Amino acid sequence: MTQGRDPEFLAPEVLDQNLRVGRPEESAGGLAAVRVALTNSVQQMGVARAVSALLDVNQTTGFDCPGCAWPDPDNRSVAEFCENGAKAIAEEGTRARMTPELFAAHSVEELSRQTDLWLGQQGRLTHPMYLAAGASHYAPISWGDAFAKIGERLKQLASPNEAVFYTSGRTSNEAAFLYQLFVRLLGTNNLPDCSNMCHESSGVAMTQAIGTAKGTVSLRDFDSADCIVVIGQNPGTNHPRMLRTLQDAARRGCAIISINPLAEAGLKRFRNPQELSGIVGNGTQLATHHLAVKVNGDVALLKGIMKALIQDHSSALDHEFIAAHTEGFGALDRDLQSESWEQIVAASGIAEADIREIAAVIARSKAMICCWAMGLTQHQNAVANIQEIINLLLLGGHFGRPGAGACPVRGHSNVQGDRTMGIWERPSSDFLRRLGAEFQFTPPRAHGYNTVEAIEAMHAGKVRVFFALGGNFLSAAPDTTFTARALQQCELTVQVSTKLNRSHLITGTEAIILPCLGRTERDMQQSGAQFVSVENSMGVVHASQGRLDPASPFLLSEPAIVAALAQATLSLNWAHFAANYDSIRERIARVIPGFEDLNVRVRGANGFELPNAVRDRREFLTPSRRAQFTVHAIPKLPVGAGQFVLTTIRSHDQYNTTIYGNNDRYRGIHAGRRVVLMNALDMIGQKFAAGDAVDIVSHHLGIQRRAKNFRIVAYEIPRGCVACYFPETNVLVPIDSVATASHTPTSKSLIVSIERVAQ
Ligand SMILES: Nc1nc2c(c(=O)[nH]1)N[C@H]1C(S)=C(S)[C@@H](COP(=O)(O)OP(=O)(O)OC[C@H]3O[C@@H](n4cnc5c(=O)[nH]c(N)nc54)[C@H](O)[C@@H]3O)O[C@H]1N2
Ligand SMILES: Nc1nc2c(c(=O)[nH]1)N[C@H]1C(S)=C(S)[C@@H](COP(=O)(O)OP(=O)(O)OC[C@H]3O[C@@H](n4cnc5c(=O)[nH]c(N)nc54)[C@H](O)[C@@H]3O)O[C@H]1N2
Ligand SMILES: [Mo]
Repeated sequence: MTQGRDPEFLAPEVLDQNLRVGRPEESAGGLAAVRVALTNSVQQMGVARAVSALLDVNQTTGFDCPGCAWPDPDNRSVAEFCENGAKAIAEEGTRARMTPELFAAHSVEELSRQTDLWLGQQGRLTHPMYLAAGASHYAPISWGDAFAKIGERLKQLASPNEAVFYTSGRTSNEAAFLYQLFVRLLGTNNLPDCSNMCHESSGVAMTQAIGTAKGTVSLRDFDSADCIVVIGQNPGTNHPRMLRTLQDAARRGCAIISINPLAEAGLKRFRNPQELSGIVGNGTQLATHHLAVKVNGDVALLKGIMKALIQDHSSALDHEFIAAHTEGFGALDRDLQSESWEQIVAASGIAEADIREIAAVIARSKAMICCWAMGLTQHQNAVANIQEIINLLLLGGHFGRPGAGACPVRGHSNVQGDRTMGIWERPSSDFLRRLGAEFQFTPPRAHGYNTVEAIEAMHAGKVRVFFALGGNFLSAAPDTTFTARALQQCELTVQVSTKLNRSHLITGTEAIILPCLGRTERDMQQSGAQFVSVENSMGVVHASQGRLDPASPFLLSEPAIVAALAQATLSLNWAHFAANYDSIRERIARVIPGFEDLNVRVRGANGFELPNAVRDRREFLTPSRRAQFTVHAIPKLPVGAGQFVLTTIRSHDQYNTTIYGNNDRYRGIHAGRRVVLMNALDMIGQKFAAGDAVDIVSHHLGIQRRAKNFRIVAYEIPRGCVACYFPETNVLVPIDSVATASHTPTSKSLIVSIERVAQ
């Protein structure tokens, strides 16, 4: 069933009139970072709240920064935050409120016409809200009535598989564990999550190749690495605390190799705002080498590096390790021999001499870490990208020894923990067995929908209820128009949220918003103040406790919401879980290996590290108990004449779909987000001048998708490649273009053409 709200109202697509483009910056951090962090925090939160929040973030007794999943050092500084962490905190800690009065003053259609920036600026959600069938406005609803409605709908389903339960990666371990338990008691594994759009490719690739889905390094390994590769990741913006780690490494003389189509400021130099030299000096050079690889040229480049490594530096391979712990070296070697330099250079865009130089640096390394993020995971051949990194690490035996290993740098602050807690549409049978034994039921075995499958099922009318624990499904997902129509097929869509976003505006026949407490806020329950736990990118589990006054007295915590949902739907009395989160942790400790004694260990100052077979024991839990070399062909993208490969990236002023502002300071772009970064020579070829207005059209299997009204920006990016911000360009990402095996949307290699529009 669809109702009046038209997907054409998705988001305004208007040209930026005040766009200013300057030179990209040569360093990250410095005084500007501190200034932006502080002004932003004080403007939104007021002085007292800002100081209180910023002193509490990432302290052993405070809350985990809702920004990224980069781990905290054991020896923390007083202000263990970064500019973008401060923005994330201000976004949540803001004094602005999206009240029932504001909902009454604006119809859903009016709200849809506003920008994402404006939506966020309306502030924190304060009351549960309900959009009735055919209604133009949201109206307040009591918590009791909201749960009764949701419970009723879920009870009416012909099959539990007609419901989908999405999770975004900020959800705590406690909420996530209860949520997946509820969903499985209901009888489905329809638990898609943001990970499906994020690091799923890393998990799939590593599980096949080295028998673990998680990274194999700890933060302390960065102290002894002599070579760090940062590939497809922009830490200056998305993991700024990583720059301090890289700075320490650089000062020790560690080689840092950046592989990225863009020369990101954050990888050039770091001006540590916590040091005098970072404020008045030039800071520290980070990357010792930068390879401006073509978008999706990574398989070719990595194969080139390995070819040179084997040809020129055979003695640098760890032959003993390869013989004892791996399989498939011969096939890899043969494949690399047969690959021509001509093809490697053409597909990667990097000269043979430069590739050989990097191979020489890597050959000298006794302990290498490879870090990566979305630049590798969101391509059709994403799993191959990551397996080539694993191949490279395996050649040097860089697993299970200090200073070496694979480091997928996670996004959301607890996305890794949510997966550990069972938020997964394809749970292992071992996990289901343990869960079933603890709670005395038979969990459903059949795999559920991942994100893309969930959208397709909704679109096909197979899903009646969509429930989201956090996130902004509509804007984060691929193919926005398709996803909008999919959500509109549902009878009921429910969002557990802190802030207004577009997923509240494109809904099922009925919609409910459940406003919840954020990380930074005090969580009082029957047994007193609660804390939650999270797992960072390197498998360290620790506590997080907010202290700010809640944004509204009507907010519930996520565990309390899940408990009430279970009560309303399955008549389960879960009040004790909501009353005291220790009782949830007791159950986690019994179900999930590595979490024994959770309640004791999580209270330790720095939490505890989960076991990791590869890191701790050099054990590869693959079927053959050996790590696997894998062979992948260099991908050939069907790029026609006049077409480009588009990668969709984050600006310095956004957190995924949350827009903090319209600037991207490090890239020199101000007062606009609808921009296409293009090589100056390609501009000449297309007869474009800087500032020209264009539409972007994607081409997949002959179907055209259009994003309107962008401006051309001349930028240092390899020829044939262009870059734009997400989520404005998600309309271009085809729903049926996903990575092999991981099903991640291919939002980092879209084939597009760029058409001039009349101004
Ligand atoms: N402030 C802030 N912090 C965040 C987020 C945020 O939005 N804002 N998001 C969080 C989340 S959920 C995540 S997953 C992470 C994301 O962190 P990143 O992965 O760093 O985010 P992206 O902007 O998607 O950047 C990808 C980088 O890959 C490069 N790239 C693009 N295509 C290719 C390619 O084909 N090959 C190579 N080698 N590089 C390529 C881009 O130039 C860019 O530097 O950050 C997390 N932290
Ligand atoms: N084209 C393109 N698309 C992409 C990507 C890309 O690089 N390019 N990246 C993908 C990636 S890596 C990811 S992770 C996804 C992100 O997908 P999501 O995780 O779904 O999106 P976010 O924008 O992080 O979600 C923001 C919303 O979360 C809610 N929120 C914030 N804090 C809390 C909280 O504490 N509790 C609750 N319940 N809600 C809260 C707020 O209401 C806010 O509006 O997007 C993906 N989409
Ligand atoms: Mo992510």
